[in-house]
Amino acid sequence: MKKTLTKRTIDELVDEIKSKVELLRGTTIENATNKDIYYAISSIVNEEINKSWTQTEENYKQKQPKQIYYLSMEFLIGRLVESNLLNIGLLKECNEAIVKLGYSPEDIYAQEKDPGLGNGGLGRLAACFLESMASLSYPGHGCGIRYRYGMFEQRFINGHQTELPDYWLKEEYPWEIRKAEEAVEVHFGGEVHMFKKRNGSLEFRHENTDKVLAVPYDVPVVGYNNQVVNTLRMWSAESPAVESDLQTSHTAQYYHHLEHNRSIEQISGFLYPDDSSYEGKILRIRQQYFLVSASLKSILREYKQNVRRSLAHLPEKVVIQINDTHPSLTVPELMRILMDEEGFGWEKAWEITSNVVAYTNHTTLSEALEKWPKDMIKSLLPRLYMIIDEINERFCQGIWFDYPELRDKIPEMAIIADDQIHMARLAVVGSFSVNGVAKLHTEILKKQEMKNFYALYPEKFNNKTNGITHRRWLMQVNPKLTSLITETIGPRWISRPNELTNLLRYSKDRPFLDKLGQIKRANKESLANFIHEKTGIVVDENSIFDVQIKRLHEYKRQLLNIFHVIHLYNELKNHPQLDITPRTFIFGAKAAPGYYFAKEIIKLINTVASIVNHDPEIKGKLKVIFLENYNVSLAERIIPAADLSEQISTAGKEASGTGNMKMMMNGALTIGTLDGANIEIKNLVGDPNIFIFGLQSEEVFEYYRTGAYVARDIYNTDERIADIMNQLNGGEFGSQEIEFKDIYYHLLYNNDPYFILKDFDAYTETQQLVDQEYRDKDTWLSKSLINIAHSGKFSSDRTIQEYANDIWKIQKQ
Ligand code: 26W
Repeated sequence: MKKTLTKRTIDELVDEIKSKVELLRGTTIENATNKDIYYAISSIVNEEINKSWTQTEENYKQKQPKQIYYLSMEFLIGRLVESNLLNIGLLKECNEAIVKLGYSPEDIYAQEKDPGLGNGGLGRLAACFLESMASLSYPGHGCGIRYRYGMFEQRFINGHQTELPDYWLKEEYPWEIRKAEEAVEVHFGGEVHMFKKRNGSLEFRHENTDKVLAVPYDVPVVGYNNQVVNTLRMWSAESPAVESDLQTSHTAQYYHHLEHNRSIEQISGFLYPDDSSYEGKILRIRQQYFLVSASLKSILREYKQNVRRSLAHLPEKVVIQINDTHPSLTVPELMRILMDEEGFGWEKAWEITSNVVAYTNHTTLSEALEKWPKDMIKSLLPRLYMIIDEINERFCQGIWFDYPELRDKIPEMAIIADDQIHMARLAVVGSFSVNGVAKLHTEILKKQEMKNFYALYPEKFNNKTNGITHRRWLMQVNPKLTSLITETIGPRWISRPNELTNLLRYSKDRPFLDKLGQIKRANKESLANFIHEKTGIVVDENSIFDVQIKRLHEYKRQLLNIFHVIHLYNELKNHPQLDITPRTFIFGAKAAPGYYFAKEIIKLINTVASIVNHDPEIKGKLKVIFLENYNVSLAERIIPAADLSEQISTAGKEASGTGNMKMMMNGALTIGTLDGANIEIKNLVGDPNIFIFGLQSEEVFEYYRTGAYVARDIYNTDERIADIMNQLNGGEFGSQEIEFKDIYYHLLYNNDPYFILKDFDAYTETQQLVDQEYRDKDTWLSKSLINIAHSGKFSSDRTIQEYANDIWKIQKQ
C-alpha cells in the first residue's frame, strides 16, 4: 500500500503538541499537566491513524478479500499510546519532543488508563493476534465487548486481596470511536411460533422478544510501518428506548422503564473476573449471546454491502475464529439467521456455518469447560435452543448410523447431556478447525480430552503454538535491548523475528555480552526504583530477579514458589553463614474474587514477605516483593528486568503460557516444568539453557489414574517439608506465629492435587543449580543471549502466519 506517513521533525512535533494543548485542552504549554500533553499527543497520533484507517477500509471494500473476524469475550490490549507511536514510526521523535518540552515520556504515557478488558492469557493473546494481523497486512478484525467495568483493581489490606471496581471510562478514552449509526438490535427471550408454509416447509417466527441495542465502539489496530489499520469493534449494550415510551404519564411505567434500561445496560456492565473457572450465570450467557449476535449482524451486513452475492458464498469471504467456547453460540446463531431470515434449508445452512467457524481451545481444566443448563438457554434463547437440539439430534444419529464403533461413546459426546449444553462439544461439531495452543496441549486434546471427537474428525484438529508480539514485548518495553540487537545484526529481525538467531554468533563475544549485562542491569535498576516507590522496600540490583507473574491458580503453583522461599529462609535462620546468591522474589497475581484458596496463597506470600523483608538476620539476602494490581502495564515494567522466569505449573495443566515467551525474549532464563510451550522453548534453546524439573505430564496422568501418590508420605519423610507444613499449621516463622491451616489441611487431606510436595525436592535442587550458575556472570549472559536469539519463533507473527495459511486461507493485502 502507498506510504503516506507524515514524517515530522522533533521541532515540528513540539509545535504540534503546543497547539493541540491550546486547541483541545484550552490551556497553555506553560500550564499544561501530564494529562494535557497525553491528550494532545493521542490526538496527533489519531489524525495520523485515521488517514490509514479509512484507506485500509477502502482497500478492503474494493478488493473484497476474505476477512477474518476474531470473536473474543476478552481483549487485553494494554495502553495504546506508546504502541501506536511505535507502529506509526513516531515513538523516538515523540519521546524527544516530550523531553524537549520538559516532561517525562514515561509519566505522560502512564496517563492512559490500561483497559483491563480481559482476565489473563486468553485476552492478551487476542490483543497480540490483532496487532500481528495488522502488522502482516492481513484483513483481520476483533469483535468484543466494551465492558464499562474491567478487571477489578487489586489492593492488599493486611496482606489480603481486596477488589475495587475498575471504572476505566471515567475520563475520555481517546482511541475509541462510537459508531451509533452502525448499531444493531439483539433479541432475547420471546416465543417461537411455527407455521406451515404453502409448499409444506416450516417457518419459524420469533416474537415478543426483548430488544437490546448493540452500539459499536471501534478501536484502531495499527500495523507496524505499513499504513494498515484494522478494527477492534467492541459492543456496548444500550436500551433501544423509544422517545414516546419515556414520556409516558404513568409513574409506575416510567420506573419500570428505568429498571428495564438498567438491566439492559448490565449486559456490557462488567467483565467476569473468573479465569479458568466456569459459573453458569445468566448474565454471562447474555453477554455471550450479545457479542455473538451483534457481531454476526455486523459481519453479514458488511458482506451484503460489499460482496453482493448469495450468502451461500460466505465461507469464501468470511472466517470466524472463536476464542475458546465463550462465543460458541456463533454456531446456532448463524444457523438461525441463515434459515429463519435468509431462507436456507438446514443442510445448506449447516454447510455454510460449519465452513465459516473455527474454534481455539485454551484449556483442558474440567472446571473451566462451559456447560449451560439447558432450561436456562431454553427460556433465554428459545429459538437457539431448538437449533442446538436439532444439531445434537443429527450429530448423535450420525454417530449411531455411520460410526457404530463410537456408539457407546454417544453419552459422553452428546452436545446436550445431563440437562446441560456442552459448549466445547458444540464448538467442535459446528466448526471446520479445532486447535490447541501448544504442541503438548494439542496432543492432550487429541489423545485424551477430545479423543472421541478426534476419532470422528481427525482432519479438524491442528496445533497453533501461541506467540506474542515482539513489537510491544521487546521493542516497546526494552528499547535498549532493541537498539543493541539492531546495532549488532541490523534491522531485518524486526520484520523477520526468526533472524534473531543471527545473534547466536555473539554468544561468546565478551564486549557484546558486557553490553547485554549492562542493559539487564539498567532495567533492574529501574524496576528497583519502581519497587521502592511503590512499597518502600529497597532491593539489591545484584540479586537474582526471580519472577512469577500470572493469574493466581493452584495449578500454576505459586505455592511451590513460596515453599521454596520459606525453605531458604529456614536454611538461613539455621545456618546464618550459608552462602547463597541474593535473590529478589517478585510476584504479581490476581485471584478470582470467589477463589478462597487462591486468596489464602496471596495472604501467605504477603505474610512471608513482611517477615523475610524485615528480618535483619537475613542481611538482605532474600527479598519478597508482591506487587499489587498485576496488569499489562505492570508486566511491561517487570519483564525486561527478569533474570529468572518461573513457569512451574503441574505438567499437563498449562495449555501454553505466554509470559514464558515474553520473559525469554527479554533474556530471562526459564525454570519450568515440561508443560505447555515450555517444552518448545526447551527444544529450541537446549537443556543447558533452561532449568527443567519435576514430574512429566504422563506421570501426572498416571498418578491421577492409579491414585498411587500419597502426599502424606512426603510429609513423613522430608524434614524440610515437614518443617514448612508445621509452620503453616500454627508454627513459628521467624519470630512470629503464622497460621495457614487451610493450606496445611488441603495438601494433606486432599492429597496435594497439584503435586506441590511431590515436586518440591526437584524444584529446590534445580533452584540450587540456578544459584550456582548465576555466579558465573559470563556463562549466564551467554545463556540469556541464546534465549533471546531463539525467541523469534514465539513472535505472534509466526503464529498468525500459521493461522492464515492453515486455517483461514487468507491473503496479505
Ligand atoms: C468461563 C471461565 C473461563 C474464563 C477464561 C474459562 C477459561 C478461560 C480461559 C480459557 C483461561 C485462559 O486464559 N487460558 C489461557 O490461555 C492462554 C492463551 O492461549 C494460554 O497461554 C494459557 O496457558 C491458558 O491458561
